[in-house]
Amino acid sequence: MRLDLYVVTDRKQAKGRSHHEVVEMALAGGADVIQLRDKDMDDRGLLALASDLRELTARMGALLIVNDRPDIALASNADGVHLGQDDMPVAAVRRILPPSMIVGASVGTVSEAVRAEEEGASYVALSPVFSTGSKDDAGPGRGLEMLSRMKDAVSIPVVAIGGIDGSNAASVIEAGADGIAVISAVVSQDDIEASARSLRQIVAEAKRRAGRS
Ligand code: TZP
Ligand code: MG
Repeated sequence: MRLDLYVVTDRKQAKGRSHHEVVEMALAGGADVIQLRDKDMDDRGLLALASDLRELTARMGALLIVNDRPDIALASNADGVHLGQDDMPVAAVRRILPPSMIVGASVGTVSEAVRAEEEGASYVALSPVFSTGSKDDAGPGRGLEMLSRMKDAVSIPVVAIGGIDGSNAASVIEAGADGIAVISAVVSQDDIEASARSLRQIVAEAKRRAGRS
């Protein structure tokens, strides 16, 4: 499971561009994972969009993860679902999804990460690693030291999300993250493709320097 550059969609930050357009450009820039995140769409719209993004991501060999909604993930043939601490618990979702599907979990502490792994999570996302304006209830940045402790405490991949851009992406990888997840550093940039490509390069180089590529 390659998680180097994980792009989370956000229509409000996309400067009028559609989810489809944003995802197409992010994939062209080399995004490894696309997470469909839209809290406003109705179920039919979300399912139709997830099915459309399924085709785009499959064509580019990228993973598609649906935020919050195991039912939409299953019905759209997505690769998996991403769950926060207020969503269905990982263990419950594991009971309803096929074992082959990816279940990701946002965690804010090392003990939440350990619990997510025990319940069957495929990866955890430390959220937020830095403070961010992109999610109202994200809370304070947890920092690189917690990221390193989390990486040591679990054996599943750890990605970091929140406030990551080209200026700090390498430090996140150096602290142990397996990948970076971003909204604004890709979705709200004028050139989405170039921004994705540049971030992915930063991650790849940091991994190479650390002997982890
Ligand atoms: N979950 C935790 S922080 C966050 C989400 C969805 C927002 C990340 O956005 P940005 O712009 O990359 O800080
Ligand atoms: Mg959620």
